[in-house]
Amino acid sequence: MAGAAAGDDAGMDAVQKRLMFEEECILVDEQDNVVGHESKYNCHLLEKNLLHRAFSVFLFNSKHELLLQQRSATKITFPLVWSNTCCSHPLFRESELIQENSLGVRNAAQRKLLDELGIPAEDVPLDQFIPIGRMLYEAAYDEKWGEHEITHFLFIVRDVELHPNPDEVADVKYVNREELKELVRKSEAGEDGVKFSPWFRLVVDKFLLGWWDHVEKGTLSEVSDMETILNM
Ligand code: DMA
Ligand code: MN
Repeated sequence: MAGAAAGDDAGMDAVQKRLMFEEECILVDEQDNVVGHESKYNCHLLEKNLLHRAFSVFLFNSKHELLLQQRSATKITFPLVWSNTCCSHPLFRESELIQENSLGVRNAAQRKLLDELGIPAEDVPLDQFIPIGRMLYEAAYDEKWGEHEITHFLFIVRDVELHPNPDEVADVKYVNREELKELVRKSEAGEDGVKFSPWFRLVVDKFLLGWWDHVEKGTLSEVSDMETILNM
């Protein structure tokens, strides 16, 4: 019903609506300098076009399979699409604004891996996240909502305990490269209702397979580039 209630928030899920107003995202310029803060709600209104900071976690198990999540049906932006392990925003609070060694986004990632997937913090220690790069992109979801972000890619290779939170996550699965390619093929053919998030699709098409080699070789830190902002 959310789409049908054009212009108002009548159909919005209560949990997601609360987060839209409670969470204060970090506004940045195109060089990722902090320039202010704004509610998650306003940051995702297309008409405001507010560039904000985000993160995207790619978690691999010890077999080097990538954990995917399907977003819950109640997400306001991009419900039910398949995406990388966990995405969200560092919030405008001291612990998540720390720039050194990407500590702020690492703190945010640990917080949301627990919230969305029930992964205990001790399974994803802060020093195990490898910041790989940053990407500026925008993507509309519908006429009202969309993304306009600089997202920080964080990779981590760990076997973890999972307890997905149904408010956030509809399904999870680990995939190897062949299985991911098969899902991409299905999404292009419109088979089995498989759809991907636009940001994950960009990463799959442009960068992921190359990075996956380094996951397998244990050489991810060699490809880390936190200087450049990939502009998609
Ligand atoms: C926002 O993710 C971040 C990216 C990289 C798209 P999200 O919509 O899942 O955020 P949240 O989980 O906070 O709703
Ligand atoms: Mn966002």
